[in-house]
Amino acid sequence: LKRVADDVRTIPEEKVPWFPRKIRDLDKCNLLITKYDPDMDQDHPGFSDPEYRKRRRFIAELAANYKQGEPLPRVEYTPEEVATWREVYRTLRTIYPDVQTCGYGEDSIPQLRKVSAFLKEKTGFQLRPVAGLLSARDFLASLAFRVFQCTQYIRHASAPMHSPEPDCCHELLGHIPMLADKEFAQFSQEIGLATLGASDEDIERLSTLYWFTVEFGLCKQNGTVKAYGAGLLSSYGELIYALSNEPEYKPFNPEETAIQPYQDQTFQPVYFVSESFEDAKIKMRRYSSSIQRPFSVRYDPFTCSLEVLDQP
Ligand code: HBI
Ligand code: FE
Repeated sequence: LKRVADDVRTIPEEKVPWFPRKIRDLDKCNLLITKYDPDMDQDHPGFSDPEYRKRRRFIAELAANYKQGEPLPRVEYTPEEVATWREVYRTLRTIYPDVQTCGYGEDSIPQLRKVSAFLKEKTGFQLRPVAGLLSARDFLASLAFRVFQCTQYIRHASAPMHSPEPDCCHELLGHIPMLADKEFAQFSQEIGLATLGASDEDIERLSTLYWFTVEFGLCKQNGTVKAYGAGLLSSYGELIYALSNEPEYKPFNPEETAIQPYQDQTFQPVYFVSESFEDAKIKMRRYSSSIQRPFSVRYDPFTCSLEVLDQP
């Protein structure tokens, strides 16, 4: 089921995987990975809750029908869903009370439409709704257009402190505050641009880098190690663990980090620490430019499309 870019003609015998050229093409970046969803994963906290699964199908439908440029769908959350949000929000606030809150409150789950408008003003990032975990290729390609594919459902009420898949608590409390930062937004877009038309092996390495930076990254600030990864900022347990002396720390070095096996079901045994966020950005950029592609890409923010040049 591989899509091939028939219009990259540079080297005829070389097959480049399909990639989006304009923001509208993101409607085709919708390959879902279902292994951790409540219909497939027997260990999912909502697996034996038919009501929850029905609710998830309803919200998944909104994402499936969404077309780029339309207003983001609004979800009327139930009191039970809001109670889950409140619990997660309050617990996380106890460990980082002064973090940028993006206008959130504990009494309602923020609507994506409003959050997307907020982000757009801050860094030019916007959201589009997604039904669950996406393939790494499709997920990362969206970042090239400053689009973050954002889940709109909430985790099961029985497990407010853990979700096997991304949910709106993870996105809103973990990713959005980071995407509202200019440096971080640019870092994210650059990872996205590096993945366009890349080989499966390069996608794997870039996903691993995304994992150890955007999701679980640590970085020094005035000599102290701080967390900036969304997976940490949205997990009370793992944030405390990551900043304790239990896990191993290694210096962030893309060549090494890109091949470190990672854990998506338990806490990470190892984290990568950057000297500064600027340093992570420079190293990442150097790494990305070392990836061989028979063409190069430039993002044009005026047309929200890519210029593809026939030379590397
Ligand atoms: N899909 N919806 C969604 N959200 C993510 O955070 C996400 C994803 N797919 C892949 C992914 N993250 C990463 O783990 C990397 O593989 C890119
Ligand atoms: Fe995430």
